Amino acid sequence: ETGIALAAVDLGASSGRVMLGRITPGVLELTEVHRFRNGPVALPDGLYWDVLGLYQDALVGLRAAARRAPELAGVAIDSWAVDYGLVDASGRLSGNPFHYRDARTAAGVAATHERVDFAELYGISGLQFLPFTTLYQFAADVSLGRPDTQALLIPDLLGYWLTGVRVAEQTNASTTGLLDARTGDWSTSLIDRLGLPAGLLPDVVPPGTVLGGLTPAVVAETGLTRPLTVSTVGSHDTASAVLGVPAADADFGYISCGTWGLVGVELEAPVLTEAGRTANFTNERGVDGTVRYLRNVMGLWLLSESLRTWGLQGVDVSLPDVLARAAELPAGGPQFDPDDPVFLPPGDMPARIADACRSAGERAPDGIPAMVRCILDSLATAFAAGIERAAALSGRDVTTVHVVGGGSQNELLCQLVADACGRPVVAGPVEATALGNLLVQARTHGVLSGDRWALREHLRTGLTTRTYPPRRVPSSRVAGIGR
Ligand code: LFR
Repeated sequence: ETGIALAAVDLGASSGRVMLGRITPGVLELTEVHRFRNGPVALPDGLYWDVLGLYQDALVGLRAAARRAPELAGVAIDSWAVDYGLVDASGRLSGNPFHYRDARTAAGVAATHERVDFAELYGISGLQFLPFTTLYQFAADVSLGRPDTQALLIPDLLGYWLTGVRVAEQTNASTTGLLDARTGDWSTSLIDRLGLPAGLLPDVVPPGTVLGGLTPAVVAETGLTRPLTVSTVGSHDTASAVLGVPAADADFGYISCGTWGLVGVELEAPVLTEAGRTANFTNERGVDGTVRYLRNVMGLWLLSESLRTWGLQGVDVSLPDVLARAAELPAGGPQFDPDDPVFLPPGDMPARIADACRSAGERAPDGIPAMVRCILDSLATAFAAGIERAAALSGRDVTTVHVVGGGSQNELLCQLVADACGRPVVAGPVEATALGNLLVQARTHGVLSGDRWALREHLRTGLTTRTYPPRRVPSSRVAGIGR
């Protein structure tokens, strides 16, 4: 029997990990070999990522994977979307990559829409409006005008450092606002109209492209002397997460729930309607040319920033304890709109949430368990609305809702989502993104074959998920109207 050992470097906005996958037909064994923190670094002039630290941690994780599995044959990288580093012809990184939560992009939005308005942008890229989409960042980036500058999205930047090869992996390229949703290639006319340099972006390649081996410098630095193939996967973490949804049929909705909640359906072709644009639905590229028709909901960022705020105030909150207490509170408490842009930047979420509840005419949550419950109730409502809208706008039947990612471990949240959706929620896997990464790699290496359904069938073998039946069917579903 032919098996293989592969490493997935998966960088989330609040943590990164390197996962070792051992794959033979019928078996997928996943081991976490390195986990590390990630988050915005606030400097006087803005919010940044510590991209060099992330690269170091990726190397530490690769070494750990190779120690566990000396036969390690390959690695692929995925991360959050949108953000990039600029490199010149010699490979020098000009400046540290900005964090998408940095405030400078507001100016870029206005400047971009002056040249091409949002409706027209939507008609080309099919992307929802998010103030931090790459094209707005480009419009606010003063380093762009340097000669020979190329922008590499975060996974492509790390891939370049490992191999010396520059590409733009397609699923992540689709989050820049510059990819044509129909062709899956750069919209050169849009790039031109926005006044961006012609050579700014490298060629688009699909998931499953071999970049090559480690450069001699990386081999010398890491001691990884056995040949290791670096290839592309769905390098946008959400693309890999959606591949990692253990569905057997097309009639599913998904919530990839981590820092963000990405809520939608998987389609074969983009939906570029005005109704979809008004509802702020996005058409991002998935693995194998699929479309991730979804919207961004603020996600567990609200909870993690609240915990951070309480910590700064000297209140140490144990998450399991507070979730248990939040679960005991009765339904029908205050709610707010989690997608209000006031929640985008880091800061005092409990104060912002209390304000939002009050201005919505509700009482502010009283105490920490009530605040946590308020966050989860509000997210569940927004998730359910997202699923309902995705189904209505795309015409796709949704009978089951899959929750994958870190949020799938939150029992209270999963139950509230099932209740709000009036549909069963299937929770897990937690590491859907790393699994989606490994499935594509295994296919690239010839150990697995077939389309996404075949890959998911492989994923389901030996996987444990938990199903949450809805405790009640919301009246809006009984009446058959979306919210
Ligand atoms: C989730 C995610 C979302 C993207 C956001 C910012 O990790 O990749 O899909 O909208 O981060 O990049």
